[in-house]
Amino acid sequence: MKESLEALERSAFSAIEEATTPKDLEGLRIKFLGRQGTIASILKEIATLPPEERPLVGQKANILKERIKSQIDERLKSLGSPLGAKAHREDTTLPGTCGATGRLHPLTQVIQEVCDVFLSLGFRVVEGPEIETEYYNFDALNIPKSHPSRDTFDTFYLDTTHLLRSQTSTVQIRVMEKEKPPLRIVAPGRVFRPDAVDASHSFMFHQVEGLCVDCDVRFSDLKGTLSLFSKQFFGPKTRTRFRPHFFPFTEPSAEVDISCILCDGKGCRLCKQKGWIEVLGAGMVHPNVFRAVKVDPSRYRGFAFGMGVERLAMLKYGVDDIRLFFENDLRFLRQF
Ligand code: 2NL
Repeated sequence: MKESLEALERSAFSAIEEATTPKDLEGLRIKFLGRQGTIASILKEIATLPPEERPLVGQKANILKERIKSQIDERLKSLGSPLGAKAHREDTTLPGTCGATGRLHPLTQVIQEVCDVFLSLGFRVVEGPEIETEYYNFDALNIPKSHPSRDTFDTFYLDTTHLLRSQTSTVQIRVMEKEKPPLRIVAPGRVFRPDAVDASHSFMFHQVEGLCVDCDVRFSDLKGTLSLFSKQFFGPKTRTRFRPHFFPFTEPSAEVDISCILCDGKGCRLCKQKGWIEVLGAGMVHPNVFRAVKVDPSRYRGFAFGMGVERLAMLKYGVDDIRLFFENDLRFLRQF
């Protein structure tokens, strides 16, 4: 009888230890302490023992009953505590598990970096609609219906009056309509051109355009501003050169090259042995553009520029295919 009490004590204690819910413990209370339980049946069996053994066994059974009861109560308390059932098994001094952190898309990062440079020069960031009319995308920018430049800046038409903008100049036109000079603005955003997709072309890409209008703005201001931008964005050794070009909305116009960021102008695979890489278009705002927004071209002058964000990002990070930016492959995106 004494041995069976000891065996009962061991099995009851280990069952209580392993219980993980209050419901488990209630089950054990019924099993060991209930009216039909193990202790109850032991107490009943006492009647079959020789009279001299009865008091001692009875006493031991009652002590065991109390110990099981308090063991169950204690376990119940530890389950209800904030650290819960497994508290005694876990090292709470270990560092917690970190949630995965997100990040900005590389193109968003480049847009912010470009805008930051111009913000530091006193420019303001403006945004506008991607769906536009022919007037804002072409006419106001000195690209009349019959002009061959309509081809260069061709876009997607939604219906006879609406189209997807092919440059963010549309936003700058809208600002000039509403606000009087002086103005210093940059307009980042998505633009669309019906180009066949390959490693360097996409029907949708991003641009940052800039505009500065005041009484005494000169081509030298444009050169200084874009030279400073190139140094800030590509590194302090970067040089710039301005080649004559044609844009319908600026006169004179220029394409802007930077000294090759790989070979510093010596000639390599990236710059195709030229030492220079084209990164921007720019010029002095055409008087017809000012007339369209009712700014007096005899009083005001302005410079404007436009750059492709994907192109800047590809150069800066050595990405060789524009499509990588739009495929949402996390193996690519996690590198930025
Ligand atoms: C390029 C470079 C350019 C502009 C954009 C502009 C905007 C206004 C007035 C005059 Cl509101 N010009 N923007 C100027 C020169 C170049 O973009 O490569 N575009 C295809």
